[in-house]
Amino acid sequence: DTLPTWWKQAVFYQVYPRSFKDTNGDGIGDINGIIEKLDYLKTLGIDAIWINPHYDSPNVDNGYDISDYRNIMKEYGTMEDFDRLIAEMKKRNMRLMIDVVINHTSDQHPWFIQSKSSKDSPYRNYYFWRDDKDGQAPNNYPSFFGGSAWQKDDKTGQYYLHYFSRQQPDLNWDNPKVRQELYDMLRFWLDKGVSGLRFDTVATYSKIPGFPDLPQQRVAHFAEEYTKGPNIHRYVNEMNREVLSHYDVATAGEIFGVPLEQSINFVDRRRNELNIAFTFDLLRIDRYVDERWRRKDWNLAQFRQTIDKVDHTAGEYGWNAFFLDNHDYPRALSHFGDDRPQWREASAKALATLILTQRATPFIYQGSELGMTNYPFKKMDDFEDIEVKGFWHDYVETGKVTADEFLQNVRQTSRDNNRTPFQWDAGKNAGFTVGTPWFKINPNYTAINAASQVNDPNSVFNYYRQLIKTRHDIPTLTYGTYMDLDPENESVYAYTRTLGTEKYLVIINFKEKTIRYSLPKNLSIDNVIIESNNQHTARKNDTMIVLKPWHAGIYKVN
Ligand code: TEU
Ligand code: CA
Repeated sequence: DTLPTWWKQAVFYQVYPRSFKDTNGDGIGDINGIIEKLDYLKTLGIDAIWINPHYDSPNVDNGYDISDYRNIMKEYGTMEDFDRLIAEMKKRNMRLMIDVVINHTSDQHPWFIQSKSSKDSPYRNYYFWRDDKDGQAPNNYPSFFGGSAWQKDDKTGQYYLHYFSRQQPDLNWDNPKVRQELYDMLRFWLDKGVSGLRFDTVATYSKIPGFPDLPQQRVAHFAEEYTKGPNIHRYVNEMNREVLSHYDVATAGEIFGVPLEQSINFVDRRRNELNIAFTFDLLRIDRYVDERWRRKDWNLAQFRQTIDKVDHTAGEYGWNAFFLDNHDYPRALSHFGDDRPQWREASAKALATLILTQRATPFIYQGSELGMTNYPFKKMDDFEDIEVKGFWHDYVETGKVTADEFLQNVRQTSRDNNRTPFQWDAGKNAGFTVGTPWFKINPNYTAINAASQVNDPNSVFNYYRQLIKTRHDIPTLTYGTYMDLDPENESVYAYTRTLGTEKYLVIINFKEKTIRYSLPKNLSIDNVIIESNNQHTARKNDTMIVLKPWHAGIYKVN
């Protein structure tokens, strides 16, 4: 889609507030911490920030269980702090995207407390309550975090539905009152000056009428099944008509579970639903559909072919986000690069080049700009996340897999890898807090931290800064068509971005060896735009480039 909009041109940065910067010594990141670091992000060149849920929450799932949609999480600060965040961002010409978690609430939300109090409560049908089936759950739905998706409540003897943890009951979107309450809530935040909304698990709002059992062979594919509610597009379209279309707001959907070809339906601009699609085929390239904690091997051919497919689905009228990790995935560098000390910086720069040269809005997860890595988890006690604990319960405690096999996998796949505190400097607690950090700090913070990189022209940080500037300067890198030059190549990932008569070539060496790479016929170097190792060895009219291990570069070509 070449229709120009600010959110296609913006470079987004994801802040996980809990782990970004603590300013009051309680060991938990806060809104004032984000404000304190706005200038750091401005220096980097960031246009917009997506923050994970900032609402009041008992934090069973780190804020994805909201107990009050109109208040700030106590640990993060006050509404005044939030208003100041928006004001300070405005001053710097930056925009704020908030997380919208409306598939479910916390079980501590007043609606749910009311709802479970009696079958006659006016809030009863704000959620899904069903009778048991022969003393068992109403159907065979599993939950994302382990066990059944139904929880029995003793007060009335009925079960309620929860796709995620039992402390996250699913809202009943079929009830128009629920939808109106949620729309009002969105207006509340938009009226404050929020300019972006990221819709959590948006594809699961509509449920399948009657809740029939999943056929046995589809139980493992429950994530996809949960996106088959008949009214999903009717609801998102209605939300657009009633709320979103009245604001200058960028809307992104976490489109999880939907087959790639159908994801476009959420962001095809002719349909008036959302703007930006987050899809997960790339990040899950080395995962199984069931046993989601287990990793399998991946190769560059699969990787680039997946990117190609994702690019294609956006088509002429849709738009994607491009990201290599977020708070639900391990560190991009450990996942797709090489986090061993000798290749860490080079591969971090290679991945940066990829993120900032796709035909999609780039989302940089906090710490990527420093080359932060996975945490060296050893034992189950090291983990915090409800998801990994649920998996442990379902797979290890039941004896299906050994603790060793499980740990070997989750230390690479766990969401906790990306949730350790930000590494600001080499001092105590990495400069994240003067108190006791809520979660372990990666011991490599003495080598990997912001303070040592901001003033080093060759740092990962400064390479990101230059790349972001390059993306801003060259609209072809945002809007140009994408073409992979050699989809089967297992070493060198090369592609062009073309708009009108302008053509740019991006080359990334995914191997830790030097490769002499010949440009495809008809292409020759016009000039070097940026190279990750600052060598600028390529000259005008060259048709061959010597690529050092993990070398990456952008070239104008003829
Ligand atoms: O994730 C939704 C989701 O579909 C999960 O399966 C997620 O992809 C999985 O945890 C990956 O391992 C969203 C949020 O991003 C996540 O942090 C929340 O836990 C979840 O919704 C519930 O709100
Ligand atoms: Ca704090």
